[in-house]
Amino acid sequence: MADEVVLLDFWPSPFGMRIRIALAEKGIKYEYKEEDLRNKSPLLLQSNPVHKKIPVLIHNGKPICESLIVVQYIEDVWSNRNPLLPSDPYHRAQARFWADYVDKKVYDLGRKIWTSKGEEQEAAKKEFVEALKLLEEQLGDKTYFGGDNVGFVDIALVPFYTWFKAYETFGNFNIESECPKFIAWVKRCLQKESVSKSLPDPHKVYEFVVEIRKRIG
Ligand code: GSH
Repeated sequence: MADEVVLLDFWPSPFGMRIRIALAEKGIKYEYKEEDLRNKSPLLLQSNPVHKKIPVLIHNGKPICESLIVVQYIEDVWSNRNPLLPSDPYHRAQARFWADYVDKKVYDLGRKIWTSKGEEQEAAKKEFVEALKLLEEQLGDKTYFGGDNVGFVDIALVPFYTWFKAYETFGNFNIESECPKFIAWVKRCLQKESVSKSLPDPHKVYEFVVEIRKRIG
């Protein structure tokens, strides 16, 4: 029987983008269901009763929540195509560590940049650039964090690029001039169809952020 794969998502979500890239890397066909987060569907509430958040992957009727856990699930189920994690346990642990770092630092600091002002915003920008520089070091001379192919850390991180225009505009800074190596890596990722077709236009994300800023005042 063919797999039934459904993704509950919301287009500007960097967490949802992770799943889109992972499924594209594995060549998995799926049904994309856009959620209205102000009016969540009964399917979302029933599939993620704990957090009530997207993304949720529903595989043959069974829901899996939390984007990094979903990407690992995809890797476990479709293990015979395009590995997303290294086979060596130590290297797998390292990849998970850096993906967790992205969740703890990049997301929170990015959000702080477009939601705060003054000293708080300056501190967030500084810490954000430091986090990207640390990631640049981690990348070293490799093409991708995963080596020659896009892997777990690349998938966890590259979606945030679509929010950079919003960070830069509201934070009044330029990420490429601070972290050119990072942006060169983004550009390499975007050359992959699995990435470029899974990410929205940063201008569209920027307009979306303008709208939420109006709403949150
Ligand atoms: N840690 C979660 C993951 O990695 O999947 C974060 C997911 C998340 O924050 N989703 C947001 C959401 O569904 C959209 S980007 N928000 C709805 C809400 O909080 O009510």
